[in-house]
Amino acid sequence: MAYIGSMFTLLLFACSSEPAELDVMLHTIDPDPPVAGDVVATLHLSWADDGEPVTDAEVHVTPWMTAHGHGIDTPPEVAELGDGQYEADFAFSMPGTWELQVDVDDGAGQGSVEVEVE
Ligand SMILES: [Cu+2]
Repeated sequence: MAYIGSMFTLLLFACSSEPAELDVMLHTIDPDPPVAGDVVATLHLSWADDGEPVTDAEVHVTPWMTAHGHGIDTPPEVAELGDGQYEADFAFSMPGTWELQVDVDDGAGQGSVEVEVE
């Protein structure tokens, strides 16, 4: 019984571990300034603790409009360009302030950058 109990504790610990902080920089966005509709953004991702670029990572980008509590219907397609750069292809659904939330390797690292959309 004690054995099962400690396994359960380990599982809980693994699931609640804090993601490492990412520094997310919007490198380019096309069109610039961005508009409601199709955009291509390149993001530079680095680990906040040592400044090393994020490489060989599975990166998910979630555009999120905090003021309205919504995202977009079709998740961005993300491609790694190297040296910590990733290209995200998606469409903003309306003008305003958006957050590009970035998740690396399923919760290993998280960060975001804010984007003003015309
Ligand atoms: Cu909105």
